[in-house]
Amino acid sequence: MSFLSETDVAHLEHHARVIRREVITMLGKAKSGHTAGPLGLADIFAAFYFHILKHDPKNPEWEERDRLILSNGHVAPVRYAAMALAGYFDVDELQTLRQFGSRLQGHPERLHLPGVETTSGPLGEGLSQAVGIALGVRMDIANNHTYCVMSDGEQQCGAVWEAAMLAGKERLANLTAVIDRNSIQISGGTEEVMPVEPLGEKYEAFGWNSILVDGNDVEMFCDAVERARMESEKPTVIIAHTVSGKGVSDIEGDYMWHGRVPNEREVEAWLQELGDEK
Ligand SMILES: Cc1ncc(C[n+]2csc(CCOP(=O)(O)OP(=O)(O)O)c2C)c(N)n1
Ligand SMILES: [Mg+2]
Repeated sequence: MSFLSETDVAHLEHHARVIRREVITMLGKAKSGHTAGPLGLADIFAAFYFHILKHDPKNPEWEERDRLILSNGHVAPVRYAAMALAGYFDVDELQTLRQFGSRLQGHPERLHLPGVETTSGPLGEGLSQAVGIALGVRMDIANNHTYCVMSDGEQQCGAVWEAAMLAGKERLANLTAVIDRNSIQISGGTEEVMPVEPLGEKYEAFGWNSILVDGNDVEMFCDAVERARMESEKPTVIIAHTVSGKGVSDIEGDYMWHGRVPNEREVEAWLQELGDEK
């Protein structure tokens, strides 16, 4: 069963393409940053900002809002692009990425940009923050959800598992973690550098419910989130298999693009491949 109509899916796929275009343009202008992760996560961030989140872009501190914690801060451009397109700030500001004095730093700064829930960059911290936030919010607000986006490389950090243990013990059903399972990290494939599998079974052993999805399929992803929200006993982890660099055939699945950005010629070619979507 799907919770989305065909029109909803087309709408989200459109937003994901626009997000990818913005990510490429802003990274090309900044001349530094991370490309593979943000492009792979465009569908998930389109789903969050244009379908899943209970939020108000004009009132980012709205108490009742869902919380979206971004743990793998280096993918910030995809969050910035989704936020700008959703109305948090002017799309033109995206072009200030990584400039001195900009609100859009290479890694997100909570005190600079309203709507960014936490400062992140050092990997492995977001789940602990999300567990604390979900515990706090649960005391005060009903019908509210906390999400934590993490990377697969972060699953190699010990603190992630301390947080997972607490979430399982507290039966934090108002918490859903999403793992960008793109199978790459800075220096190679995750299973070569430090194997993280079997991820689902590990979380289940810590008292979580786990769901495996294609993270580049917005419909499948939104359905998984809906199932996670219906869960009333346990936190849920959605292991979202994505293709790093998705949408740009020359770089898809190539870990070398983890922290490389396109030059002017590549920006032009990549935008052409994505199509002229405004
Ligand atoms: C604690 C910590 N150690 C090292 C780094 C440097 N670092 C930044 S991104 C990254 C790769 C992590 O893998 P993943 O997040 O899966 O990368 P991606 O899939 O986005 O390429 C590393 C080691 C960091 N930011 N924080
Ligand atoms: Mg990764």
